[in-house]
Amino acid sequence: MSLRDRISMAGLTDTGQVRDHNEDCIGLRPELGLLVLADGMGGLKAGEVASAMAVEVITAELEAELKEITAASHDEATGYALESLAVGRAITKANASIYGVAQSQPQCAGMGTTLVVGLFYDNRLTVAHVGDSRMYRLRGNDLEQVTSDHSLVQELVDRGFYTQDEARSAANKNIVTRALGIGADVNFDMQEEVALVGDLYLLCSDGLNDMIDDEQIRTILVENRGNLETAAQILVEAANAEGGRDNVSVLMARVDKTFPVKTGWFRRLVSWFD
Ligand SMILES: [Mn+2]
Repeated sequence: MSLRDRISMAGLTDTGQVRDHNEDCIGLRPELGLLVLADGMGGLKAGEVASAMAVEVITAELEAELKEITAASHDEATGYALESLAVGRAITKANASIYGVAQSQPQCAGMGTTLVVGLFYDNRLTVAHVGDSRMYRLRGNDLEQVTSDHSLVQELVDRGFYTQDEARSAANKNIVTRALGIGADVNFDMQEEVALVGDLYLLCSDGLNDMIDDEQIRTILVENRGNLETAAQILVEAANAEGGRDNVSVLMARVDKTFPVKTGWFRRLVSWFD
């Protein structure tokens, strides 16, 4: 019994109805319990470079680092699980890689990307994000937004200038206040959540939640929670039906069984990689 048998995953990315190329990038690694989604920005095709680098660097780093974690443990100084610290290091490394290329390749100057990462381990998950790509959680029939956008419009909501409903129609809603790869340092948010059997997690780029609202997302997830591939397709089709003005990407994970470290899957995972 591996993690792959306990958590189902699916993902889909689409160019949408208006753009001529896809600057989003998704990565899913069921055997690692890992989902990564990035929405790139930059001139010409630089956005694609930034989002692809984010997914590649973070996946490779975590594949290497998770092998070294052989028991549930946490960092005494910060209280974070070792897995969270590994996610943080992977993000820092991806930031440095993207920023390095942006500094040295003129055609990539100024490129950057949003990021949202979900890593499942020991009946928990670590969520980290930069920018306005989101994670939602469907628990029972309730949908909750797990991440809070790093965007100008979210700042205005936080300060009381806009309600959430007004924010959806704001003209400046796509201005992000943080991104990966645009500076020597990156400021990401990270949180650890308890994962329950039946939970359905959705990671998405703004091309989804700008086109359809949270109630539409909730309805699609509730109706299709048994088939993640179908759910992904219906979400993307719904965004395209509303205009598909941006690239649209979705990644999903459904917790089918508990996944505590002590059942042994983790040891076998580690030995399988060695
Ligand atoms: Mn986008």
